[in-house]
Order: sequence, then structure tokens, then C-alpha cells
Amino acid sequence: MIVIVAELTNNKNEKIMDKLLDKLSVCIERGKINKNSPFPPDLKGEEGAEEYTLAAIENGISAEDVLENALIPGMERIGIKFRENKVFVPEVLMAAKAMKTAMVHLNDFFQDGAASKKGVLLIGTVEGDLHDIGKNLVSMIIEGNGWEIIDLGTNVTAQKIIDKIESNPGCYVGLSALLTTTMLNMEKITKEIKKVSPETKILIGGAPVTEVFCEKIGADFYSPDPYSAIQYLNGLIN
Ligand code: B1M
Repeated sequence: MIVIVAELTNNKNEKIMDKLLDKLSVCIERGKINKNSPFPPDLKGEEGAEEYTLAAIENGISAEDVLENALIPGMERIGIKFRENKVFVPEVLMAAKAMKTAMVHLNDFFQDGAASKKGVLLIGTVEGDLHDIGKNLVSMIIEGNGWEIIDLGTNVTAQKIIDKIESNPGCYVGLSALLTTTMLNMEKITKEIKKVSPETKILIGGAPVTEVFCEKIGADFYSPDPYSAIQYLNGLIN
């Protein structure tokens, strides 16, 4: 095992584990993907998000802990720097890449191995919006809870969703938006879906979205995180 990671994990007390998660969080914030990644230059040759994620898993830190206490806080911090013009799009893209690399290693831990699926959730980031990390995370966790996910990607139009609803009768729809401008497209998409398929349940989420907004646009459920989305979906089938 790589030196720094080894130093941290040889001693499994809580403080050391917290330090490991802190290091991982910094790798996300700084866009340090893995040891081979030359970015950022001051961390060249050091372990990155990939090594720290693997080390966390090897040391029994749960995937939920890794997510909640390292990956998400790291993305939050880069988001604040971005808003304050302390970093720019390339740095944020590197952070996103580091986050995606870490998420690949968490995927298996969110799978419960359920053979038969509970139902189908069509999910996508709405028209005009290219942010997909939250959507991918929500997909991964809901899929792990036994649902079949049909991921329509980003920049998704109402028509694309309606076409898929037709070929997947009885499915549910999940919409994600990260921009205050694109969340407005959720209303248009929700209305168009409800016009042709009023019985289709639509759940929405994403940083700028709120419960009040959800009610206003006629969507069925606002979910601030993947876990409340699961609760809602499971409630629909029980
Ligand atoms: Co953008 N961006 N971005 N960005 N970006 C934000 C969203 C912003 C808040 C940054 C800031 O100013 N602080 C800001 C929006 C401001 C606003 O609208 N008020 C912003 C901006 C302005 C922009 C651009 C316009 C910048 C520009 O070009 N000038 C541009 C827009 C591009 C476009 O979409 N058309 C842009 C571009 C980008 C990148 C491409 C560089 C990159 C995206 C890479 C990618 O996704 N592949 C990026 C990133 C990474 C961010 C931040 C830093 C991080 C977003 C993220 O992934 N968070 C973000 C700042 C921030 O949020 N802190 C920011 C982590 C993720 C796990 O959280 O997506 O909220 P989140 O998902 C959560 C919950 O919201 C929820 O569960 C998840 C887990 O808890 N959830 C759901 C999400 N979807 C759900 C669906 C559900 C249920 C729950 O059911 C269906």
C-alpha cells in the first residue's frame, strides 16, 4: 500500500480514519484524481482520490461515510471557491473527475444484489443543464436499493422522457437540476409529462430545488438526497 495511505491506515483509531477522509475530501476539492495524475502541480506524485477511496474501503469505512464525510464536502468547498471566483471551470472539472473516479469504487457497495427489480426509474438532468454528479450519485444509490435505472443523461427534453415512458409503462420519473435557470425547465417538463401521462409520478431534486418549488410546478415529490428518494419510491410500491 502507498506510503501516506499506509501510515494513516496502520493505526485504525477514529482520528486516523477522520484524517483519511479529510485527505480524500481535499483530493476532491483540489481535483487530485490519483497518484499518476499530474494535476494539481503541487500534489504531483502524491496519492489522490482513487487511492484514498480504496484505502477507506479497505479499512472498513462505509461507502455512506466516504460519500457524506469526504466526497460531498470536497465538492461543496470547490463550489464555494467557484462562486467566489477563486477557482474557474477547469479546476471544477478536475474536481468533478476526481469525484467520479472515487464514485466508481463505491458503486459495488451500494448494490444490494436484489435479483428482481422493484420498478423502473427514468432519470435525467433537465434541458440546458450539464451537471450530472448528483444525478449519477442518486442513480447509483437507488439502483443499489433494487430499482432499475434508465439514465437519460444530461440536457434531457420532455419529449425524450415521454418517449421512454411509452416504452416503459408504469415507470417513475426523476429530474435533477443544479442551476436556478434550468430548474425552471422542470416545470415545463413536468407539465408536458403530466399532459400525456397524468399518472406518472415525478420526483425532483438538485441543489436549488425546494419543496415549495415542487408543489408550485405540480411535481409529486421533492427529494433533497438519494435516501429520501428511495423512501418515497419504496412507499409507492408498498
Ligand atoms: Co457548475 N454551477 N456550472 N459546474 N457547479 C454550480 C451548480 C454553482 C452553484 C456553482 C457556484 O456558483 N457556487 C453554479 C450555479 C449557480 C446558480 O444557478 N445559482 C454553477 C454554475 C454557474 C455553472 C456554469 C453556468 C458556469 C459557467 O459556465 N459560467 C456552468 C453551467 C453548465 C451547464 O450545465 N449548462 C457550470 C459548469 C460546471 C462544470 C461542467 C464545470 C461542473 C459539472 C461537472 C459535472 O457535473 N459533470 C460543475 C460543478 C461540478 C459544479 C459544483 C461545483 C458542484 C456540483 C456537484 O456536483 N455537487 C456546483 C457548486 C455546488 O453545488 N457546491 C456548481 C455534488 C453533488 C453530489 O451534489 O448535484 O447537489 P448535487 O446532488 C445532491 C442533491 O442535490 C441531491 O442528491 C445529491 C446527493 O446528495 N440531488 C437529487 C441531485 N439531483 C437529485 C435528483 C433527485 C433527488 C436528489 O431525484 C431525481
